[in-house]
Amino acid sequence: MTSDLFAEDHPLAGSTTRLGSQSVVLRGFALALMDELWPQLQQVVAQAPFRHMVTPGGQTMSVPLTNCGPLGWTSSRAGYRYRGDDPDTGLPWPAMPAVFMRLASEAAAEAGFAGFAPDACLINRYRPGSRLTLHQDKNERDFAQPIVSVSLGVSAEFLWGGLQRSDRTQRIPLFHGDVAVWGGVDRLRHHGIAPVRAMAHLLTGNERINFTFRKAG
Ligand code: MD6
Ligand code: FE
Repeated sequence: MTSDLFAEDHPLAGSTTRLGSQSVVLRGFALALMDELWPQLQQVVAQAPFRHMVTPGGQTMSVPLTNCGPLGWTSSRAGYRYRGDDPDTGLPWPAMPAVFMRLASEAAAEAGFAGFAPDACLINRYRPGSRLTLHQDKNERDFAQPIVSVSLGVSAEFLWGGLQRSDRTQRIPLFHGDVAVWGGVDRLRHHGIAPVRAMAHLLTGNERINFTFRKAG
């Protein structure tokens, strides 16, 4: 399997879909790095397995997650927070692979956010039926820093809303290799993922993997 195969498969690779004045989807932006990204992801997950966290309300999250980098996003009955260790093992999160850092900073720069240096990478795994309800990413300290979100595997519909939860929501398809970046005036817009359909992907089987890079601390 090579990246070129996927590049040919991507309906929009190389184009940009504008979401808002400071938010875009860079179509296929991660494809050129896929041969490095995928094995590095496997190494991270081997060190810090995906797990279902529990929300402050006591609900088990349907999408299992893990992290790499100095800080990791966690949820517990006590609330959402970033911490430097895996709550299940007490060990530091795996280091952020260099290729992850490079992808995040190159995508951010392409979207108009030069100098982005993430300290957290939250990794989610979606299986058929998994979804993420509309929310804002607001556990980070500095909202001047963008969010960079990479999609791998089966495609999904990104729900892209406004600053108010009740604002109208657009549905934007996200394909393998797409990188969404939102910051500036769009940083606190609501977003989510519609239930993922049962489909097969050559690299991931029936899974969608998403990583979001943040400057959290
Ligand atoms: C996505 N993920 O899966 C978007 N936000 O395409 C998120 O918006 C997200 O996965 C906060 C925490 C985990 C996430
Ligand atoms: Fe989010």
